[in-house]
Amino acid sequence: MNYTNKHIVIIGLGKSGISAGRFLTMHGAKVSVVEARPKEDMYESQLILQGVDVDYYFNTHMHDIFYHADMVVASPGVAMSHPGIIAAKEKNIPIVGDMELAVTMMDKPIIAVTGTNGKTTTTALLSHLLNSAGLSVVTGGNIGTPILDMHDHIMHAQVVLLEVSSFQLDTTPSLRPYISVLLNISPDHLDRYAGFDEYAKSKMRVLTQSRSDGFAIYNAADKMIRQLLGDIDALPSPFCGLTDILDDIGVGACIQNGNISLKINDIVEHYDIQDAHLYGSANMENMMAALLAARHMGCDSKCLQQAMLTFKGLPHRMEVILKKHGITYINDSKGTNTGATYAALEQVQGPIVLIAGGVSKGTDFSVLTDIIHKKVKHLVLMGDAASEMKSIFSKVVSVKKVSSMQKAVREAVSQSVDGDTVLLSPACASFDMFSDYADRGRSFLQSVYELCGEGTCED
Ligand code: UMA
Repeated sequence: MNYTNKHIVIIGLGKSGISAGRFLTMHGAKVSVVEARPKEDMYESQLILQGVDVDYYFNTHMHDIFYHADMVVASPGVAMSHPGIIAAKEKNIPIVGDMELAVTMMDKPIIAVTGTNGKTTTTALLSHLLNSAGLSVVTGGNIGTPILDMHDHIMHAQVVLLEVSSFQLDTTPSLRPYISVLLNISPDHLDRYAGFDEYAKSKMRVLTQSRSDGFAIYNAADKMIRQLLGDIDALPSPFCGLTDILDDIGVGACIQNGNISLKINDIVEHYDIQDAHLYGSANMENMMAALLAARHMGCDSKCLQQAMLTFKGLPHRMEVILKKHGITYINDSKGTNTGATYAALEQVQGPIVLIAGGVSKGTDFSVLTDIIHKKVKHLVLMGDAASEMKSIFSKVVSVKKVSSMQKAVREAVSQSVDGDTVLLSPACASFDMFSDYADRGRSFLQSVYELCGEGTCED
């Protein structure tokens, strides 16, 4: 698209809004930014855009400019019920995300990774695998760097790897991945969707929008994916952690004897993952998906076997931060929904003292009742959702409500003995008490070190 002299309204001055503003003004557009927060909160964002010719409308959701725009660019965190979006829809003005601006200009093969949980780990692992196999890859999207910011690097890359959220799938209609990866679908962001079905359909787009000469990698053990899977133009490439599916498929992956087996062009390959740094069964799925994608990109299997063992994992995702006096401390602050917390609880052996709570996002927490009853010996709750969670879980486990992370860790330590695990996996967003999940994870780590003494991850 030619953006010269087009009037484009960006909603939100976070990372996405800043990168879209920079890109669009560079391409000759007249850009306005509508930001809900007051000007004084947005000093840093404005500083980044210093010298860039943008009109700002702070402390508001709505302005007449929405009715006269040529296009609206909505940040991923902006709901479709935003009054500016409703106004633009009335006038048939196109509404897209920053990722749409990027993919319409891309001539490189795209790998798109999504799923409710594990997408950042899988994206980071896949990036590591592709790099180790000698491919030049540019990685961005929901993982943290808006892909428009990588525009110059993309020119020299062989492949573009995108972590894509459901919000980004909703606003990137031109996305045509050569390889798509759908890891799992469980309830999340229900404050943004009419229901779980609508959220799940949004996730399925990654498969249905894939190129017909490409590959659609998906979790064949995921109930929702199986239910919604229809015709896909790309070649299906399923993976399954529960059943050996290799006899029934030409392409795909499964777990055999605790290791990964891949079938590529009817030939079975084995990958030893006993010494991999990633923890638990959910990560087995992430590893299968990443290996399949790397093999579909033509990477050498021997190279991939080595690279699987050198990937160290990501902080705040089932990260073992300390083992002391027989107690293991795990930071899973990125567990911001019930699906992630369920998976975390499933993976831990032995009794668990769970620290949870935060902002609920409209979640039905009762889906965790059975697993909490089975695996958690004591539950420590904090944040906005603590009372709601207490009323659900106090029927099956002892519960203590606390007002800070430090108190949560103190309570968890006092309830733990040799063989137990203290697990932070909140099933909630963090914004009531922390700036984001990483801030919450760091606060957990600091409180654990303060109370238990800093040390190695060994006894
Ligand atoms: N804002 C408004 N009006 C609104 C809503 C928000 O003006 O109605 C403003 C906020 O005040 C703020 C700005 O918009 O100033 C924030 O926009 P944003 O929430 O879209 O955040 P960005 O900084 O642009 O980050 C986004 C993604 N955020 C979300 O999807 C919520 C980041 O994913 C992503 O890394 C980044 O783009 C780059 O692509 C984060 C995330 O939490 C990690 N993702 C969710 C997840 O992983 O579950 C989907």
